[in-house]
Amino acid sequence: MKKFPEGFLWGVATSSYQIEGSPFADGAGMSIWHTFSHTPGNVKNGDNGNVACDHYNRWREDVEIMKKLGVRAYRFSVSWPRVLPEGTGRVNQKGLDFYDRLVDALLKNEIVPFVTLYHWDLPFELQLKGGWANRESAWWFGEYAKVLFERLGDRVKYWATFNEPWVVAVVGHLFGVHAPGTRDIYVTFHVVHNLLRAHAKAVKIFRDTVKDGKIGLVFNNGAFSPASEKAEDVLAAKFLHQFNNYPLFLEPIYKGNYPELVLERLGEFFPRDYEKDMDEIRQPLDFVGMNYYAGHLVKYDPDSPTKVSFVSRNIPKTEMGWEIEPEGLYRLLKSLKEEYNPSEVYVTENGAAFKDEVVDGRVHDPERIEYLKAHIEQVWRAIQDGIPVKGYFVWSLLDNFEWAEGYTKRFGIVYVDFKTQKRIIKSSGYWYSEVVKENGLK
Ligand code: IFM
Repeated sequence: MKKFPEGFLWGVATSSYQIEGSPFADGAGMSIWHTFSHTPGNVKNGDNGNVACDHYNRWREDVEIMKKLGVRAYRFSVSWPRVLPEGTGRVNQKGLDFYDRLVDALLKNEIVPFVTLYHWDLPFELQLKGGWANRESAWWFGEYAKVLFERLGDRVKYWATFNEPWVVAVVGHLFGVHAPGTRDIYVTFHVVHNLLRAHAKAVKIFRDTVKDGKIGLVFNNGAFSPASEKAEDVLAAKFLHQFNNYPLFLEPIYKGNYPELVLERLGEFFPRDYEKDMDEIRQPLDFVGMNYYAGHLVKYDPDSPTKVSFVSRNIPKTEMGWEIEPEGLYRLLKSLKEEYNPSEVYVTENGAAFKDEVVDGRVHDPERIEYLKAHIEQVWRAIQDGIPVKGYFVWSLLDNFEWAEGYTKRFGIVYVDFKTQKRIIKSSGYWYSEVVKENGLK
């Protein structure tokens, strides 16, 4: 039996735009994911979050499901435009009430709320002012964060400022595949910098408002391995680690500058005098959130602008086409400790999309069980090595709106029939429930 430390936080994760639906209910403002997904050509099948999992109306049922699964924590995000429809200024009490009720219901069921402030649904009104490219975004975010800390901080003790800031900056502003759909390399690195400033503002406000809580940041991470032992391939993997993974943000927070290889290759795109903000950015974190899904083989490529390209491997992949490499999670947890030695780490997302089918009213998903088991084993291994991993969250509780992929990819341990909104706990859900109950793997 691979037992986990007592009190280990076994959870499930979701995000607002991906599950809530009812984007304008109770006076909510419009988000950039609403405008982006309603723009033809941006999302597969023209899907959008108008209904999603209808969680805004069915949240009680979803809390019941979590209770049934026995999970100890629920990581969800707050929709900024529900709370501040214009992004700043006027607070929409009804929007706040929704999260207030959710938090109370979770606590009543002994489920720890773990709140993400920003999981990509920026108020559209703020996008009209330049969104994250505008330096003022740090103040806008601080104002929003304060409203939530004051309203929920008495009951919510775990807070993450941003989910995957790299994705916000790069997928949203360089690749243009996510909202707001911008493709501009200078804007991208101004956004990176402003996200860090915004994060720092929120942390400062948090220290004055919530005395007994923890605040951190959540990163997307890939396990990058060099295609050969050649120095240039090793350097390619090192660059991608510094650019795509936690170092892009932790190096400034812990050490006061962007990572060396990022500055060497992409430094010209950052705001000219970014250094002057570094003192403010260096706010201590209470935890680091590690999201992990896949590994990648990489090589030096003189023809690519970043001098790096990916080499496809003939190994099992998920429905997303992502290469399954559980050991990559262990390596990342280990390098995180070696590089920054955070006091606490949470695996804030891990999971997989597979083709799930309902047969006789059930959903049997052995591949997902195998995926989760292999990754949880690596978390256990990291804990044995003294890495302070305090919790693990499956992405996701529910099948949901997978951004530009629409509803074509199912990540849930609970199946959602999007026509009827019926939920069916998949075999992986029952399996995970046992892991939580046993506090470990058999
Ligand atoms: O669905 C996303 C989530 O919103 C952020 N992390 C990765 C997940 C799967 O792509």
